[in-house]
Amino acid sequence: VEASIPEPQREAWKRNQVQSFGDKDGFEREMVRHVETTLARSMFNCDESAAYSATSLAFRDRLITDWNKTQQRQTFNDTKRVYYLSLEFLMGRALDNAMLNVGLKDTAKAGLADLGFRIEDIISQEHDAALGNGGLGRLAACFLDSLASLNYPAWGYGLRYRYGIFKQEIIDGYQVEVPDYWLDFNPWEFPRHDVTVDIQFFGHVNKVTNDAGKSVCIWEGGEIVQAVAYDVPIPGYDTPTTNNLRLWSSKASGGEFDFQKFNSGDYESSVADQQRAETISAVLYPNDNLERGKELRLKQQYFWVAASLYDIVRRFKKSKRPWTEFPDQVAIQLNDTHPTLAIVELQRILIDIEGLEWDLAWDIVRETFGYTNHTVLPEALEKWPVSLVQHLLPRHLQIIYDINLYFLQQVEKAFPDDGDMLRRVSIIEESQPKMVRMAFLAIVGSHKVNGVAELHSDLIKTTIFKDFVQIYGPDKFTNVTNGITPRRWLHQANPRLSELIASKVGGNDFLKDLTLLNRLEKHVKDAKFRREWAEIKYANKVRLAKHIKTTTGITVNPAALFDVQVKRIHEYKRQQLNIFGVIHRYLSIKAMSPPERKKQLPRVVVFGGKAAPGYWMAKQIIHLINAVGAVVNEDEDVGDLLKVIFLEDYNVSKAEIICPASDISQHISTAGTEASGTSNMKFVLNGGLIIGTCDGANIEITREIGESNIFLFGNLAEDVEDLRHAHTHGSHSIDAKLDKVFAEIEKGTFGSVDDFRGMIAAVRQHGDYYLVSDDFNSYIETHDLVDAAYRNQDEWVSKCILSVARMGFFTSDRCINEYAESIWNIEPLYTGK
Ligand code: NBG
Repeated sequence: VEASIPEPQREAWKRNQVQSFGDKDGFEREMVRHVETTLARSMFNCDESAAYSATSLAFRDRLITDWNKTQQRQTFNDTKRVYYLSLEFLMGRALDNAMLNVGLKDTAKAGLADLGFRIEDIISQEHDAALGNGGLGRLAACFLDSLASLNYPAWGYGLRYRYGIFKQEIIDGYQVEVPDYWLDFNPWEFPRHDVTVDIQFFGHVNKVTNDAGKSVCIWEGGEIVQAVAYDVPIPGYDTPTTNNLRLWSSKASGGEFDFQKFNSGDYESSVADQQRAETISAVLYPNDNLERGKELRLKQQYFWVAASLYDIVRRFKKSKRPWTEFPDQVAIQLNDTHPTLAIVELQRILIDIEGLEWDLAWDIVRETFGYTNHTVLPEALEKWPVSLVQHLLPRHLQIIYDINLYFLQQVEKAFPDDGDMLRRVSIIEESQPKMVRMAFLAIVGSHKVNGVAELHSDLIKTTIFKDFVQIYGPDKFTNVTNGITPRRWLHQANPRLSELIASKVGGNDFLKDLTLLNRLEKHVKDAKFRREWAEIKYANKVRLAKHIKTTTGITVNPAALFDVQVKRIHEYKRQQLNIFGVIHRYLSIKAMSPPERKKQLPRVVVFGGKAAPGYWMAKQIIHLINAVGAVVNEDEDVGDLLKVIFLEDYNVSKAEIICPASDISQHISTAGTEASGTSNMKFVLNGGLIIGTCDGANIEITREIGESNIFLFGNLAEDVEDLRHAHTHGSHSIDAKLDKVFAEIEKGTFGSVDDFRGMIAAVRQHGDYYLVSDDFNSYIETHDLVDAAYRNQDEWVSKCILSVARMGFFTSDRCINEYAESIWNIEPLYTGK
C-alpha cells in the first residue's frame, strides 16, 4: 500500500505525523486547546462538564493515533482476526479506563489540578455507556478489554442504540423507567459516514437461470435501510494495541427523505419512513434472560448481522485470497443466539452472491462460526415464528429450510432407529405456529459450542443439547468459564487495594498476569498487612455509606457488616429469598430482649438491580424490598442492627463503588439456573466473601479459593428436578420459618398485602419453582455462620486475603486465551511500542 504513494508525499505525511502527548505539559496543552477550539470556551466558562469533555477529547486523540497504527499493522500483517458479535456491550465509563490503560492517569491528575480541577469530579461527569442488560453485555465489554490487552487482532460488532438500558427511579417504592438518552455528547465514538451498508428487508425471492445455465435465487423488492458505522476505540492495558468496536446506526436510505413522496406532497409519510428506519437502532430491549419475540428485535438482529458480515467479507476480499481461506482469516463468535442469522447470511452471500456451491459454502460457514450459550432457562431460548422470518427475510427462510433438510438427512442416516430424534432436533419446531429454534441453528452452523462455567457446560450437554452431543460427538462442546478484567474491576474500582497488592506481589504485573496474586498468600500472616487491608475495606465502606446517604438519605454505619446483592432482579436469582431472610432477621431482632440485641452484629443489607419493565413479579420483589426497608429502617428497636437499602439505578459505574465495599455478597440462584455469574468474581477479587448456592461459577470459585472461604448452602442442581416434581405431585409443606415470614407480610406489617400476594402464592400455591422454601432454612443457618465468622475480624480478613490470592483463574485474559486457542485459532499480533 505504502509503495503506491510517491516518496515526497510520504515524507510530508511522516514529517507531520501527530505527536501524542506523554507528559503533564503536553496534556495541559491539549486540554486547553480542546476547551478553546473544539468547545469554543475559555478559562472563564470551563465548568466540570467542559473539563470532562476536553480531557476526553485529549485522550481520544491519543487513542486514535494508536488505533490507526493498530489497524494498519493488522492490515499489513494480514493475519487472522476474530469478530465478536454481541447485541450488548455494557461498557460503562471510558475516560478512567483509557487513562489507566495508556498509563497516564497520574499525568492527567496533575495536569487537571494545575488547571483547577479534581480528577474524581471530572471522571464522574461521564455518562455510562449502558448498551447492555447485565452479565452478558458486561462480559462482552470485559472481553474487548482483554482482547486488546493481549494484542489479539479483534473487532467487536454491535448496535449503536440511541437509548441504552433505561434509568431506574424508585418512586414510592416502585420502579419507574426513564429513557436513557446518552448520546448528547459522546467523545468516544467516531462516526464513519463513509462506511455504510444497505440492508434489505421484506420483498420476495425469484428463481432465475443465469448465463452459465445455473439456477440462482435473487432476493428482490422490499425496503432498504442504511447502516452507518460508528467506531469506538478500545485501548489495551500497557500496550499500544487499540482495537475497534464498530456499532451500527440505522438511517433511511437515499438521504433524509424519500424525495419522490416529498415532491408529490406526501411529506408526512416520507418523514414516517425515515423515522421507521431510525427506529431499528433506537432502543436496547431491556430484558435479561428473557426473549419476547418482538418483530423489531428480529429486525435489529438482521440489520446488525448483515452490516457486520458485509464489512467482514469486504475486508477479506481485499486480500484477494480464495474463499476456502476464509476460515483461516476470519473467526466469528456468536455471543448467545442473538446473532445466529449471521450463519444464514454468510451462506447466502457465498451461494447467491459469490456463486459458491452449497457444500463448499457450508463447510466455510461452519468452520468460521463459534457459538456461546449463556443460559438454559427455557424463557430465554430464542425462537422465531416461521411466518415472521418468511415475511421479513424470505430468502433466509429458504436457506434455513435447506440447512435443516441436509442436517436431518444426516441425522436420519446416523440414527435410523430413533424415530423421535428428527422431531426433537429439527431446527424447525413443528408447533402451532411453527418456530425456528435459533440455538439449534447456531449449533448446526458452528464448529464449536461453549457454555460459560463448568456446571453450565455440563448441563447443556445433558439437557437442552443432549441429542446434539449424540449427533456430533462430545468434542464439539466445550467449556470456557467466564472471567472479568482486573483492570476495571480491581485497579480502577479499588485503587488503594490494587496499590497495596502491587506492593506485595512485585509491582503491577499482576494486572496482566493475575495468577501472580498467589504471591499474597505468604503475607497473610503479616499483621500490619492485614491491618492495611482492613483499613482499605473500611474506607471503601465509608465511600459507599456516603453514596447511600446522598442517594437515599439513610445513614448507615460503616462498621456494620455490609451484605450486598446487586444484579438484575429475577426470580431465578432469588432476591425474594434474600428479602424473606431479611424479614426473618427483623422478626428475630424484634423478639429479642434489649440485652440480647446488644449482642447482635449490625448489618446493612444492600440491594440493587433493574427489573425488566414487563416483568411483574420482579417489580413486586423491588416493591417488597423497599416496603421492608421503610419499616425496618425506622424501627427504633432495631436501630443500627439492621438497615435495608435499595440502591436506585444499578449500573457499571455504581458497581465500581459497590463491589469494593462489600463484606459479603449474595449469589444465591436456584442451583442449575445461573449459567456462570460474573459479579461473584468481582466481589471476591475486591476482598469480600460470598454466600452462594452450588451454581454457575460459584463452584469453581470454591474450588480455587477453598471451601472454608465461602459460605455455600442449599440444594444441589442434581436434586432440583425431583424437588420440583414433588412440589407439584406430592404434598408441599412450607418451611416453618418462612411461614412466619409470610404471616408477617400477610398481617400488613409492610403495607398492603395485595401487592405481595403473588410472591407468596408462587411459593405456597404454584409449586415453588425456584425452591425458595426448600433452601430457606439452610440459607438462614448459613447467614448465622456468616455473622459468627465476621466477629473474628482477624480470621475474616485472612480469608479475604487468601481468596484474593487464589482468584487468578478468573481474569478474562485467561478466558480469551482459551477461546483463542481452542475455538478461534488466532495468535496475538504485537504492535510494538
Ligand atoms: C447470562 C447468565 C450469567 C452469565 C452471563 C455471561 C444471559 C442470557 N446469560 O450467569 O445469566 O454470567 O450470561 O455469560 O444473559
